[in-house]
Amino acid sequence: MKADLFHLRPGTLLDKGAALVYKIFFAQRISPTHRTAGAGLVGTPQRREEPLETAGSLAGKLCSYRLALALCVALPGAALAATAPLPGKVFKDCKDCPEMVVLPAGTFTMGTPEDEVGREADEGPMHPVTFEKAFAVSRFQVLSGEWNAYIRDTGYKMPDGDTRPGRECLAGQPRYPQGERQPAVCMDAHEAQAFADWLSKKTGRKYHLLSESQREYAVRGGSSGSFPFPFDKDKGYSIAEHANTYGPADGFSYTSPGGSFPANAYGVYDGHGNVYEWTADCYVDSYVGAPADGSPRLDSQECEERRVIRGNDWTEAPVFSRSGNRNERSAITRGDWLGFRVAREL
Ligand SMILES: [Ca+2]
Ligand SMILES: [Ca+2]
Repeated sequence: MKADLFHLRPGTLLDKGAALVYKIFFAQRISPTHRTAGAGLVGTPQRREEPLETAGSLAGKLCSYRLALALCVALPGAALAATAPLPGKVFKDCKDCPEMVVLPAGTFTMGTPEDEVGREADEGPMHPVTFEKAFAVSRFQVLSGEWNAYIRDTGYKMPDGDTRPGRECLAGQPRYPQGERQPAVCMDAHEAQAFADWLSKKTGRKYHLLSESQREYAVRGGSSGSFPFPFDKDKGYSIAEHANTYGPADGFSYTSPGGSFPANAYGVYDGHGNVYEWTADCYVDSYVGAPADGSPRLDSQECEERRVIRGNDWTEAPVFSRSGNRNERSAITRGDWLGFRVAREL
């Protein structure tokens, strides 16, 4: 193996063994200024500092500075697979794949209290949901550039949708300017699922749409209450410092590039605005009977007519950005306000 393999360029991908060796032998040579999330992948404004993935694993311990490079690379896949994923670890499985962040296993309380401002009846009853295993979610909403790679690869032709003047989706494109780092929009729920299926096939990993509980867990980031961040100082019910909602006060009149606002404690971006997100769940107007294990709710006869969407978009007020807000749309809805995120099993 040549040393110049380790001169990483943006978008460079290493297999697991090579990546491990890279970390152990060369990570200490990375200057602190490069230890920002996503460094070496793609440029994104305002990303917070987060630790580089570490090698505190069985395989890592076996690979010492004294051990032959070849031996480290030759570690059996089983040893690497036994590596416990560390919460906060950021990775992607291919050049054009979404950047994923590992969320911890754990239990959280899903739903909202009756006295939360803006709360609606479908947000209760509050109930515990337990994720027995860590899992990963795309830390940004699936980006236009990632979606375009899928379209290029499959040749899929996006139909038009939404007939409101000025708000049409034309062959999958919104009417406003859309760069590669703005969220992909205009796909219906089935097309969002097809993207996840494509990722699974392409990478050999299990990708899927987030369940509603995974989505709430991801955006709460360990917080309770309406938001995982404070309101803007002296501005009432305003979250312009943390999310893209209606109006230009947050700096954006349409969608914003992924990661334009700070991440939450789990390393998840844009959980409270920009575009709504499809989930895997059928909508039921209460949590009575909802799964408690993080799986999607599928026990509805109207899943096609009523699919859960989560988040908020650039056209609506901040009260709809609350962590526990739920909405629903027909699965064949398309809009310049509606995108999705993906989850990956670990
Ligand atoms: Ca805005
Ligand atoms: Ca709602």
